[in-house]
Amino acid sequence: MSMSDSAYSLFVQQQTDRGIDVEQVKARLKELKVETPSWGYGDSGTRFKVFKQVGVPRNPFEKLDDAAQVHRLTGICPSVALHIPWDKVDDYDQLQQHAASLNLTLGAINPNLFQDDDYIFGSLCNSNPAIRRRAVEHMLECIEIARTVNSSIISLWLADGTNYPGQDSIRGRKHRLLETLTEVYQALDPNMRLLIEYKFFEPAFYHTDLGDWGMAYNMALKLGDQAQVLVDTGHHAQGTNVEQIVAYLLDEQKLGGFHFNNRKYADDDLIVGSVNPYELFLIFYQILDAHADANKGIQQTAENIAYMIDQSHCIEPKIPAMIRSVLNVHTQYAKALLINLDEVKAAQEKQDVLGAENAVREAFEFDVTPLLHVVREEMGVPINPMRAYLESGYADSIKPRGKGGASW
Ligand code: AOS
Ligand code: ZN
Ligand code: ZN
Ligand code: ZN
Repeated sequence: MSMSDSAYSLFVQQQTDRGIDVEQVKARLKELKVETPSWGYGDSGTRFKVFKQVGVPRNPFEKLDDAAQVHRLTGICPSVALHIPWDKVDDYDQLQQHAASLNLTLGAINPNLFQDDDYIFGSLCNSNPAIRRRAVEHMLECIEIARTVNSSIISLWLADGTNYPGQDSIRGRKHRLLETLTEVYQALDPNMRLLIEYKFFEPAFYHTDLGDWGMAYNMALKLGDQAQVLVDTGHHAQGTNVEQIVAYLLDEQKLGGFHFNNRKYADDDLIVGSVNPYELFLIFYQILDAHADANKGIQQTAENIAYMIDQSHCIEPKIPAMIRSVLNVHTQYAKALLINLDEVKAAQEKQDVLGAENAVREAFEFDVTPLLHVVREEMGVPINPMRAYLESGYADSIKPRGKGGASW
């Protein structure tokens, strides 16, 4: 019996004694799927500088090659989000075939409504009908691409807003947005979802047309069941209780997905769990609580959440940064699965504040390394995916790509 075997046996004993079904926890850990973003493999930076790294993918095909490494080593990243036009290709069938040959599928299609000169005063909210038309056409093109590559998610982040008071009518823009999004919504196939992201500022600095979850929620509610809210963990003002937003949207059956990343100040797009892993754990707590809800609709909403990573690796090597993020998500999910929800509920019923808080926090404090090792072993992936990547030689093998790969 090796050291890790005995650590695992101890872990199983400890958790079983707490009333946790470890086999069920393992099954949940194997089922988790986290989508990685094509743009996370490309060069990136801040508004001050985009740093060029050696070996960065030169096209969408090579981005998929890199994403395949992350999936091969972690086992939980089978799909890749695309961004149009950053990932524009002549033949999307060919791109999908390439993905399939790598054991991947193509995931959320992200339209780009912020990088054209035409969009200086906004896209879907622009007061100029010709620009709105152009923005709608782009969204329709993205739906068509989703159809071609068998993706069921259109993920909309809208950069629209104004920089100065009085610049445009806030209410007028709200009306235009509902009108343009209605046309987009009606073009969705029945199996498709429109996920609406929000952010309180940047690039607009006075008002943003979809500035918070309430605005995204209201829009999704007006559009219909196929529209839901996407929570990017970096898109809130300091101190915002993101877990509460998650719980609220789950309860309304309007939580569609996540863009995971971490932040210290604003939309920093740092590695998930690198700054505040406890927040991620508490988000999963709310999700697991909804999973266990008696209401089938809430349960299903929780089950259908699209977990995606949205990061911008400015100074760190991209592939290991992505692996680190995925591992951090898996770790916090594992910890949240150790929360004894019955114990929390019993404490809540007695209004035992410390007891309830303890039942949640206690789960966070366990070392889940032995558990994740066994899960990975059973999934047929390396026990330590990061080490396996560093030892694989892949980083060297992509050096001939040189500098000057894809960037936004
Ligand atoms: C922008 O701040 C949003 O987080 C977007 O989701 C994302 O960074 C980008 O638009 C890629 O689609
Ligand atoms: Zn400054
Ligand atoms: Zn995002
Ligand atoms: Zn963002």
